[in-house]
Amino acid sequence: MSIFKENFLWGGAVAAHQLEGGWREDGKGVSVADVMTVGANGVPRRITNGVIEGENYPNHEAIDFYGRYKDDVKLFAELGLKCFRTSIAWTRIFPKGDEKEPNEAGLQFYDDLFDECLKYGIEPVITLSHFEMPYHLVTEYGGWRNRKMIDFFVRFAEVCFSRYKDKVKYWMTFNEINNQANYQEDFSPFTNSGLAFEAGDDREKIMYQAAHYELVASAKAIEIGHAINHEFEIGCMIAMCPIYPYSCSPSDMMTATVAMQRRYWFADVHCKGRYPSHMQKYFERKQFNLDITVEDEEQLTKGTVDYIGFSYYMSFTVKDHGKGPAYDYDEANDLVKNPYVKASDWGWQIDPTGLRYAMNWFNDRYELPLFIVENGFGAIDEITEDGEIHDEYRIDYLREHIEAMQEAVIYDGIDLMGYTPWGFIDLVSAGTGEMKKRYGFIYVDKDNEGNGTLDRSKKDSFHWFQKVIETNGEKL
Ligand code: P53
Repeated sequence: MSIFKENFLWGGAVAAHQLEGGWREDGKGVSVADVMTVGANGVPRRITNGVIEGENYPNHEAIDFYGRYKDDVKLFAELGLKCFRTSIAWTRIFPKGDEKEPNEAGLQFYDDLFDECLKYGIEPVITLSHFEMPYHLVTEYGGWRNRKMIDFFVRFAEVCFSRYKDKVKYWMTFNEINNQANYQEDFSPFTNSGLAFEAGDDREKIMYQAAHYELVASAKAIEIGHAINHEFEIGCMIAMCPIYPYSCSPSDMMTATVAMQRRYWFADVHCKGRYPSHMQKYFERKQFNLDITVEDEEQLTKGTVDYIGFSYYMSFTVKDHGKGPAYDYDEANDLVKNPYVKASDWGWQIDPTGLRYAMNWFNDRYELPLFIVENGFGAIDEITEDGEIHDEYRIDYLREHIEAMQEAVIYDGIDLMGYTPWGFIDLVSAGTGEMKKRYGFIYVDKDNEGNGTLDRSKKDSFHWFQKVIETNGEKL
């Protein structure tokens, strides 16, 4: 008897915009990812005003999965994947986002891709909105600050649910919906919600309004999805970076508690169908006067999630920052370094125990099945003289995180559905647009400037993860 369930969903995770490329193929429209330039470690990506000649937009070609998916899926089958998490590029189905009728060529692509996966017994796990909404919805409507977005998203979701109802069982609505809790920086509000701020905007209020519309849209989509196929399992997707108190001082503890509330209330709405009391009080105190109707509140209760999908890469730490009893959280400025853990080259704190803590945190509150839909180690890989990539640092990271998952099952009785490491085939980094920040078991020959053959090859971690799946996690 192994620790993980018999039908444990071992897989790999990606997102359409980070690997497909083919940004104008078969009628695809421009997405928010298509107007983001390449950045670097510590250099943020720029969001340009439309697509500008001469700029480097890494997502336009990405790793050309659009052209090579058949060979790639064959490799995924060799790796032994039971499931493949990807997203449906909204702009392939509704190129501008506000059309009445979907684009058939886009729908056909995902039929072909899912058939190819199913041929090898690989189950598709699908995110509907993963940082790639139509750019037209930003320029024309202001993104998710606009209530009209609910109908556009729900139409997109309904088309996908109906079309793929016999091919896809596991779904998620909005990827890492809570990243935008960091509203001070430009990246997450734009990628999550198509929010491009102007001087004088009340960023925080706009972010809460956008998130509310997304949560209503998610609930509506879930209700419709269950009516289309009652066997669908539809989850949320939360970016879980647990926030620790810097010390055992009571005020650090309280600071961390409030920080967790501000970063994770999204999960309360997804799982319980209502806003927690602390957020209601916060909205009142800030006098946000958000557009939250009685109908919205009813809708939220009718579309709660079946499971919690979450990403886990790192933990955060915060100490009392002197804001008095409000302990208000400002993610862009309030975090401090944790002296007990090491960090990756990109400053992401490596903390396997934090994964077990996070699983308990979710389980204590919601008692829903958990699905770890992203985890992984972004690192610079070097090809050694023998022509191979010996990525033992990646294997170590993943092994320690899988061990933490096992502890959470053995000691804490957590109901864990599956584990899909992020970017198991090298792809364009979301945060920096780099190719150099690699997560893969499969190497892709391409650099930050866009040069390379795009050839695929296996790293040591490929053979390691193959064994892990084969033994259901017994051989790490
Ligand atoms: P990259 C921030 C914090 C945690 C997860 O990220 C994040 C981000 C945004 O950068 O994003 C998720 O590529 C996201 C993926 C992304 C992956 O983590 O910046 O769902 O799209 O690629 C890794 O290293």
